Amino acid sequence: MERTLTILKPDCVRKQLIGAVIDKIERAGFRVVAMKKTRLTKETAGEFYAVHRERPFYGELVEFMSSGPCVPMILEKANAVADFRTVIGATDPAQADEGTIRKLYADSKGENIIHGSDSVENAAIEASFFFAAEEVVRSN
Ligand code: 3AN
Repeated sequence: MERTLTILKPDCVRKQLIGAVIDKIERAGFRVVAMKKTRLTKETAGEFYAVHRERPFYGELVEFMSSGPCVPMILEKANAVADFRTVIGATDPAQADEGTIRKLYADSKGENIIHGSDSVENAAIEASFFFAAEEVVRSN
């Protein structure tokens, strides 16, 4: 079993798509092993996306990710990291495959509904950013 970290971003929460997106995730075979609703500050959003600090969109990304509540989750499945990237689709929803979460629900590269870790190593780092060990509970 592998784990990945996802965030239902502030646009997902604002559009009342939490349930619709979790439905897609569960139907794709992922188990939710941790979940909470929280709100990042500019400081914590900046820390989470520190790898993108030099990118031109960093300021916009930090503003957006701290603009409202979000829903981070840890998901479990065989090959979770790569499979989840397939389920969410390309960063730019215009380039995302049909049926992917971003194709269905996202508006732009900046406001693209959902985050998915890009490696097993980063998934573990990102999971511990949001969750304490006792908040991670296997469903069965
Ligand atoms: P992904 O989330 O698909 O792994 P990354 O890691 O390249 O994409 O980018 C991290 C986040 O930065 C994206 N989810 C998106 O919200 C934002 N982002 C990426 N490229 C742009 C861009 N050109 N303009 C605005 N925001 C962007």
